[in-house]
Amino acid sequence: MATVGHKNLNAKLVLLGDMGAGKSSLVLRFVKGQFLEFQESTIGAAFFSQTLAVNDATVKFEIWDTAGQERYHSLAPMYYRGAAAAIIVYDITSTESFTRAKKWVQELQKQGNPNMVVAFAGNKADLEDKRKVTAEEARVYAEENGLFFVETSAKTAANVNDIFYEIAKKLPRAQPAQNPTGMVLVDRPAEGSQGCILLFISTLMLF
Ligand SMILES: Nc1nc2c(ncn2[C@@H]2O[C@H](COP(=O)(O)OP(=O)(O)OP(=O)(O)O)[C@@H](O)[C@H]2O)c(=O)[nH]1
Ligand SMILES: [Mg+2]
Repeated sequence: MATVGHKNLNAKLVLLGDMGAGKSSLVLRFVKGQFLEFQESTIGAAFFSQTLAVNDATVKFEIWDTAGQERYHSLAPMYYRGAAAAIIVYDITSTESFTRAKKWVQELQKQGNPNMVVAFAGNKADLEDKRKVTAEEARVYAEENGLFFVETSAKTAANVNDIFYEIAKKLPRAQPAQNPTGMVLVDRPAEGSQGCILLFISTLMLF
C-alpha cells in the first residue's frame, strides 16, 4: 500500500536506436533479468511494463521498445510522442550506430517533449576488445546535449537497472493539473474515477 506522501507515477519510456544496438536486450534484462545471445530483431515495436520504487515514489514504466530497422522509422513518433523519458541506445563496437544515435537525439530535440528525460546508452560494454566508440567521445557529446550518459551491457547486466533508476529519479514529480499533456501521470488508486481519467489521457498519448 502507498504510504502517506508516497506517489505512484506512470511514465511512458521509449527506446530508440540502430538495429542490433541492443534495445530489446536491455529491456529483457531490466524486465525479466534475462539475456539471449540470439535476440530476434523487433518488428514494429514491443510493449513492456516494470515498476520501480525510488525515494518517495513508485514509478511504473510503460516501455516501448521500438524497431531499429530503417523501414520502421516513420512509426517512431507514435512511440516518443508524449513520452516522459527516452533511452537512445548505440553499440560501442559500431560507429554507424553512434551516428544513428546522434540522429535520434536531433529528432527528439526537434519533435520530442522538451522536458523529456533522455539517457544516452553505449551498450555492449562487455565487448571492450571490439570497441570503436570511446566513452570519452560519447560523454562529451552527451554533456553538450544535456543527456544522461552511461555505458551498459545487457549481457553482463552492467548499469542496466541503474539507467532506469537514474531516469526514475530525474522524472518530475508533477501533478496531473500542472501537467495537462500527461507526460508523467500521478496515479492515486484510492480516488475512484481518476483511474479512468488516466486511462483516457494515456490513450490520447498514443495518438
Ligand atoms: N555482447 C553483447 N551482445 C549484446 C548486448 N546487447 C545485445 N546484444 C546482442 O546483440 C544482438 C542485437 O540485440 P537486440 O536487443 O535484438 O538489438 P535491438 O536494438 O533490439 O535491434 P532491433 O530490434 O533490430 O532494433 C543480439 O544478438 C543480442 O544478443 C550486450 O550488451 N553485449
Ligand atoms: Mg529489438
